Amino acid sequence: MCTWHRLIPKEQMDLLTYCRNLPKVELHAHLTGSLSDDTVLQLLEAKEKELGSKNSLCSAKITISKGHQRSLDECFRVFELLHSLTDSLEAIRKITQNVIQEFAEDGVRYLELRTTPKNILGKMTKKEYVDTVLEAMINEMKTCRIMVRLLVSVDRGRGVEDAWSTLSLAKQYLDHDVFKGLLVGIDVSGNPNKGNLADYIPILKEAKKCGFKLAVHLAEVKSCVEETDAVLQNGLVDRIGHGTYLLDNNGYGINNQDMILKHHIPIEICLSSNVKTESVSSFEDHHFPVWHALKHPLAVSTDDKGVFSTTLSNEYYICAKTFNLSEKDIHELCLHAVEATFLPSSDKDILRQMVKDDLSKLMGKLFLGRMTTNTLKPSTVLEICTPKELS
Ligand code: 6MZ
Repeated sequence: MCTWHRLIPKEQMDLLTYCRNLPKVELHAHLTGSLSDDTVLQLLEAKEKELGSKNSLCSAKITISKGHQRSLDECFRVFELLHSLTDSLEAIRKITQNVIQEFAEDGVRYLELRTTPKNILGKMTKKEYVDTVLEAMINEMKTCRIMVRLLVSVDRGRGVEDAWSTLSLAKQYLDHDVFKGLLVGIDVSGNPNKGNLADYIPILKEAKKCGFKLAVHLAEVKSCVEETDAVLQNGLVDRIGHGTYLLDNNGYGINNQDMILKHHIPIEICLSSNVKTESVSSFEDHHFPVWHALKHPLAVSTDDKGVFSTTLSNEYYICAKTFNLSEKDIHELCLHAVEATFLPSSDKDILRQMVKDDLSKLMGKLFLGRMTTNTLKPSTVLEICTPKELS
């Protein structure tokens, strides 16, 4: 293959390396959707041992390892499969550890992990599930350079009764001896084509009354107009997940857009997820640049890094490349994510300072120019790339 030489001055980094070095904050990551291929293969092997058969799971193996493009409905079938592999407390501990380690290795300094507590007869209660996740979080924070907090998820596909029981469980952690301060909010997620978000408003009101912050998946698909209006008009949302169809030219009232802007409600931006589930036709057609031009707070996030084969560094890279962001824009995105965390202000101050310190060490190191072999100078490092990358 024909190769070209691109020259990057010493001390400078190409965009992807730069994004890997950013001190990143991840605010929208579903635990089960974040499992790497390696973790899924480990779980499959454990399951095969437990069941004493290989045949039942080999088709599942293929599905997982090829997965790069998935419709939203396919995604929810993948979640069901993954849930069948994570039906023991041992598996929950393992996946929590692995996911935290992988985010830390990707340069994530603060992770707000979210997961749906599950009650599996004879195997675990919701409380045991949450305790196990929190224990694993504490252990990983001792060894990895990362701060982790938890959001418990309400799955709109599981019904209102299940949501009330999740909320009453969450309340037990507000004043917990060991885990106090680790559970910082509630997420509302699940298949947007199932159930009606408006039915969950009383639960969200109660959660707010208890002091929980709320991150709600809103307008992920086009058909959610009325429920989105109802939830927003009740002033219940502290952060919006996706918000793909929120703009007034998508059938939503202009009032909502104005209200989101006025109250600075941050939007969690999940580029790969939206394009791979085909809720947005291409990166270029994503809603990111509209809100970004309005200087609205946005948090670049992965959603399900395993299911969508991505990393947070990769999401920053796609965002910066597609929308031609400057180094300053990229740094501002990192800092906006800090402000959008559900941390109390004293912890947020510490995180902000840490992110600022790391960003200042990176300032000026993003290589934006293009050079040819004619500009070869002794003080450069050589990087090989294909002609396509240079075009
Ligand atoms: C809505 C999603 C989602 O909770 O078992 N989830 N909900 N939209 C999405 N966009 C693709 N991706 C993931 O993680 C898996 C669960 O997270 C939610 C779904 O409820 C899914 O079952 P946990 O750790």
